[in-house]
Amino acid sequence: MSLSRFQGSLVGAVVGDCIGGVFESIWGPVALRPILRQVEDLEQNYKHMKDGKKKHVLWYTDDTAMARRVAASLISRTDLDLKDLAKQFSDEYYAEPDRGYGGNVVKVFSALANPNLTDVLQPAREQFDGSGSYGNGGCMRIAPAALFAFSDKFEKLQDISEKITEITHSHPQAIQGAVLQSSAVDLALRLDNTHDVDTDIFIDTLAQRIKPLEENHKPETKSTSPTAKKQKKLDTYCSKLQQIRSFLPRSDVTPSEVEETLGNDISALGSAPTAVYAFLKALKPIKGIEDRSGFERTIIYAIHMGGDTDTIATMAGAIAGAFYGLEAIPASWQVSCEGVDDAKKHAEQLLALQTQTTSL
Ligand code: F2R
Ligand code: MG
Ligand code: MG
Repeated sequence: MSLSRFQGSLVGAVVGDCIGGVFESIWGPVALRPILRQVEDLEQNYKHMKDGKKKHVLWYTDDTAMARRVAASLISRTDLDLKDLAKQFSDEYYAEPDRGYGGNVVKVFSALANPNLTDVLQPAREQFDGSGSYGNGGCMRIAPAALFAFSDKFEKLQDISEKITEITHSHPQAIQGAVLQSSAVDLALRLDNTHDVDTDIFIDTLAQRIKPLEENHKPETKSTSPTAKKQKKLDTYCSKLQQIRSFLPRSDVTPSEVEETLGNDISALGSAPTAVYAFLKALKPIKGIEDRSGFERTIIYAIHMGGDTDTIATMAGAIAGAFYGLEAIPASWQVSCEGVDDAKKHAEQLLALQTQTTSL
């Protein structure tokens, strides 16, 4: 267990959200040039910042706002306490409602604010006439769960990832997406980052973890998001993982092709696999950003896919940061993004919890 890898994951998630947040839209892929201009700006600003005057210039969105609450609740309760976390989510929303939340999840926050509510999972179950939200709001905040459950078996990670998601999202695809994302962070934390990654093993392990969930919990309603309609054959996480495998050896995959197959929208199924792909793709140099490090390539490439850029980049950043470690995240990016210091502190506290559990 390494502090650098724990901090890398939570800080990677924050910088992905903050930089990706600049480009989030419903429109298609983003050209590399404006993304590079944005990060070059951060790097130039940093050169001119005096030590005492270092100040962030990019703000985090709902992705980080909720992930911070997941980390804080796990740390303060030293376990998953659903009632506490539900209250934290609702408190967070009412303290800062303008962080760019999803259109419907705010109804859940309103119901969770009712002090007489007995079952904190009920409001999420009532979303969308009882089918539940398939949005990516569960996956976008799940990275701290992987750090918390690091010393346990995968079943623990699966269990807490599902429950953390169910507070707002009860649709099977939202829950499976969160398990996919937390598993990817978990696997990245465990990889030897001094050797080449066997991407087939990474994909196979993710597929082994997700397949039983997909077989046991088929959604009654499928995602009807714009890209999902185009993805006729790719309507499961397992099929998307196979698509990622077929993309990796190819240097000619375009962002539009990724948008049409893996997706880049606000649904969990249309974004979590894209984040995994961005991490795996960026393990090797990418045309147009060859001079950037592996972590930098991951974030830039994730945003290049367009659409829900803050969320795809926060998920990809959490996986990449877990693999490359904190030192791989440019100081200029860290200083520029709101919430990085808290992310470092939360990672340190989550690591301390591991040390306590393993020494019992
Ligand atoms: N909301 C945004 N971005 C919009 C623009 C923000 C802009 N920057 C600004 O400041 O104004 N981003 C954030 O939302 C995504 C996470 O959303 P979450 O938490 O999953 O929300 P919700 O409301 O549950 O689902 C989102 C939408 O998905 C559609 N949907 C979900 N389930 C559905 C179902 N069963 N049937 C039909 N539609 C369903 C709805 O349109 C929901 O509103 C992240 O991108 C985060 O960054
Ligand atoms: Mg957001
Ligand atoms: Mg988003």
